[in-house]
Amino acid sequence: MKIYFCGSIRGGRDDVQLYQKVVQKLQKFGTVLTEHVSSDTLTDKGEGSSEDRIIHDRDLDWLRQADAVVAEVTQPSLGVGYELGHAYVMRKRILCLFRPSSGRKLSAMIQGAADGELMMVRDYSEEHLDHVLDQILYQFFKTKPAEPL
Ligand code: 6K6
Repeated sequence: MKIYFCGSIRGGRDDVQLYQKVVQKLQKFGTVLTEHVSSDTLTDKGEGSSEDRIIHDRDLDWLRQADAVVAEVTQPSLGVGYELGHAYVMRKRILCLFRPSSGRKLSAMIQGAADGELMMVRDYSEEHLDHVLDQILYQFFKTKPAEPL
């Protein structure tokens, strides 16, 4: 199982500790192609724009290869939204994790795309984080979506 994890980079790195937790848990279910997104040495500055095309093309290539996409969407990020749009059109299985306790409201373009089959949005809180994440990920990876008619 190849898993593409999305999390904010230039959108802000406030949740990087959480991304690490999610990625660690995802690694129990398969190979995380984008482990670097959770690295605390990766800041919101970093690589220059001359490398941006390489990053873009490599990430889209990984996205094509992925069996499933998991995104932490609490910190708004253009890049994560872009990746989710592509993943949706590619008909990948998608799980978006959102923390309402942030005081934010998830974009209607993400919340409204959720169909409970290919695209799932799950709210969670930092309270009982380990347990809740385990439950959500287990459900997501151990249940198969219905076959299209
Ligand atoms: C590093 C530091 C600052 O900018 C970078 C660029 N490096 C990236 N390396 C790998 N993936 C990236 C990079 N920048 C964005 N992405 C992809 O977009 C990741 O897969 C993230 O899920 C998403 C983050 O987008 P922004 O808009 O928050 O940067």
